[in-house]
Amino acid sequence: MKRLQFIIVCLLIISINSYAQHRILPEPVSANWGSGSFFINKQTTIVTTNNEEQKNLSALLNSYLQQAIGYPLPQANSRLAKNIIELQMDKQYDTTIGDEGYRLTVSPQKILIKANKASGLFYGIQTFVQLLPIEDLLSIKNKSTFKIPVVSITDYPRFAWRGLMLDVSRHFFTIQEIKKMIDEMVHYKFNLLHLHLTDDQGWRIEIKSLPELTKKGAWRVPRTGLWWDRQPPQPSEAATDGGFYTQEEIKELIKYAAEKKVQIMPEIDIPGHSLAAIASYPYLSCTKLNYQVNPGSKFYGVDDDALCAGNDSTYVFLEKVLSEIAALFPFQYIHIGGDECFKGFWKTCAVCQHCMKENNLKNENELQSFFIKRVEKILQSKGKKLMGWDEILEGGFAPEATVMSWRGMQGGIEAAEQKHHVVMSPTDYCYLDLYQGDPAAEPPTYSMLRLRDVYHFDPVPTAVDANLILGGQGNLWTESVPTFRHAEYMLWPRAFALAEVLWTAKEKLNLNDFIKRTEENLKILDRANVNHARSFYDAIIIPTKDAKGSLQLEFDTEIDGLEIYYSFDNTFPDQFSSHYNKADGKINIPKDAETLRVITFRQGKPIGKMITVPLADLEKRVKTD
Ligand code: TNX
Repeated sequence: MKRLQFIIVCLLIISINSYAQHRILPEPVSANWGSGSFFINKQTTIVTTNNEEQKNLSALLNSYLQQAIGYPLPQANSRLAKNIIELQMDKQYDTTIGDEGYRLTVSPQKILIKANKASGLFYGIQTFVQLLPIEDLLSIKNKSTFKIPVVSITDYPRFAWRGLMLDVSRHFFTIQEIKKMIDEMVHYKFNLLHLHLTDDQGWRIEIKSLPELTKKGAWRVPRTGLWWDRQPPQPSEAATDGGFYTQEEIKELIKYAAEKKVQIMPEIDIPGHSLAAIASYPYLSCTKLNYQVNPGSKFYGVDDDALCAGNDSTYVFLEKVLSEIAALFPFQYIHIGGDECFKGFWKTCAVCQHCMKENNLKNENELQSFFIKRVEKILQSKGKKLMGWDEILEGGFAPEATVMSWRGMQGGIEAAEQKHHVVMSPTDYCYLDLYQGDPAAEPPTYSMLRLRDVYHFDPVPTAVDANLILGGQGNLWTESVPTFRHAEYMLWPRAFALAEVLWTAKEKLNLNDFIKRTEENLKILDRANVNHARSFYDAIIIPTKDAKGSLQLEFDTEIDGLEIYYSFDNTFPDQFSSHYNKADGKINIPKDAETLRVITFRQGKPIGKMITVPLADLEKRVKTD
């Protein structure tokens, strides 16, 4: 009898646990998994009301279902008792879950999503879609009934600012592509898209009062080589590469995003990073020379890409640009960049120097701060708030500015100490343009940011008032991202990790569990033709040197459960080759070996990429300091 009880208990635990392994990403605040299921079939009815927002959300839910299971559901206004999916919105429902929180209850009779606001219902719908059984979705042709596990979920975000930035200046992406990015990001509960609209390599937004910005500034000479090594524009070469968004297109994009609860923050990057504007209107720089839009060649400190900060006509120009931007984008913030401004030309510019003297500015940093403060006044006159990269702290802070901290968290910490709001997006955790796997097996870029490193991002440093940290953001700079497919490759799955650290309560973060859910969600991305990287399966090579200066190697993996095999003899390693145990520590490199090859396997099958790398390159990777 005891034995039978034991077996029953075991079976119960197994059945509950099998539901507990779900693919919801980000992980909800609480999920109590029960036993039993709700079955969606062609009679399942979506119960809606006459409320406009609710009707739209029912339609959205139905379009998701149509995509996922292959048929839409009937909708009804009346209260049916059984086989229903009901959306309920009630302003006074529950203050503890806020505007974006929701409760999702699945019982065998009905599925109920309840929230205070439409955005809460919207996120409840996203979670509901993630409850659809993935194996069935991948083979819907043979299915008409879909099983949803009984569960009771309460969920709300840790941060209000859950952003992704797309740099559309270094490479242009179409409105259609941006919409596809929005479609994907909302599944993972991001709510903000920051568009980096201007830079040295292209001005991407129509400004009706300044037509040259898009006639000239949106176009550069075509180049495909390595960014920063490209040949500069040649005399009389046609600038045929680029593009821009008309104001009509932007309006349509904003509307599209708003329907998916995404706000769009525009960035006009000034006073540095302004070569595209200067190429369009040469009076804007200190030198007043005729420059071309940069195609990815070296120019910093040579071509003058900074607006002249002492010249009144610069501010007249900015007034025009920012008026149109403020009128177009409903979001409260306008990002004005402020990063990496080369001030060498300000030093030799009579107008800038005169301005500094007149305004008692001690150095060029103070001139930059003077510039930012003037821009802040322009924005305030249009009812907007200023956001800038952390360089806006240098030379004195604009009174109401919000900082986006990118050179680590320090800028954000300083801003918070001065009681300013902060969005954290430090390179060490949030730069989605960086390598996500071994440089020998990835397209060339700058430094390294693996999936697991992103997962360790905590936007709130100790000893900082957490209320001042609005949240965090992943930034996809696109110097080395020439296509949208590659943008997706850089975004996913690292943006999953960001989604989770920005939404999920800190105590609930768990890397191993996150990886399991990531693997399930990658299947969903595949199904939707969304590109993504699988670099977290690759081996990690750790080169060091011993006291005599000889190269030594260790290996690691980002995730558990992988086997590492390697060779030095110019053959492809497989599961019969040298096997690396993490306990092995440093391995012997055979005499005369020239090339390392290393690959990971899982359960007898190759899973990581084959990494082939000359030992000479590994030697160069060892830091000698
Ligand atoms: C720094 S982050 C920049 C960008 C580059 C990026 C590359 C920031 C405010 N400025 O212009 O694209 O690094 O990672």
